Amino acid sequence: MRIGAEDALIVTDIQNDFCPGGALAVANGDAIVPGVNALLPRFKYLVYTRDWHPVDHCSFSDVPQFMDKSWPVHCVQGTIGAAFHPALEVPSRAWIVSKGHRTDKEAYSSFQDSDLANRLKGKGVTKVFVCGIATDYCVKATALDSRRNGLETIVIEDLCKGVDVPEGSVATALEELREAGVTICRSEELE
Ligand code: VGL
Ligand code: ZN
Repeated sequence: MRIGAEDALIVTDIQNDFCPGGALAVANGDAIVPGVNALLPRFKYLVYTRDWHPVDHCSFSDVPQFMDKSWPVHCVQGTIGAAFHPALEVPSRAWIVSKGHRTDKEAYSSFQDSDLANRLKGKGVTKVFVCGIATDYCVKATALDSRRNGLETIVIEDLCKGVDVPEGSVATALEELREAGVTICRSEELE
């Protein structure tokens, strides 16, 4: 899988709350950071997405069930939990896309209610690579929407981490992505 000169990388939600010690920690969420950092210089366009909730976001619950998409309080706007992981490099050319900022609305995809598709198309981007957290939620939703927007879409499997509740959710998500025409690859296959 070749990275082209006009391709974009979407770095999804590599935020403290999704990493070990965070409010909605995904196992080994931080383990992908070195691999993501290593890829950054190879992309002209970088999109960093972040979950960016108000304190009273509709997905928050005191008894979160995960499977029903209720979650512990996480990624509250302006908190340390919502900040990008400290080891993640954020080059100044990166675009930041915030999502889930409306109290009454969930948003897993960074294309939802944003101008991301138009911005990418405006730059002539036709191919998008996606990495980050969580494979079975925001990565999946973002990659599906990318494909629906007519962009060639590649998920870099080993540079993603998932919630995987119930177990198998990550594998199912990757299968759904393949069926939707998204390519799944590994970072060592990138050239
Ligand atoms: C996410 C659960 C709740 C994600 C965000 O970034 O995948 N997952 N909010
Ligand atoms: Zn969230």
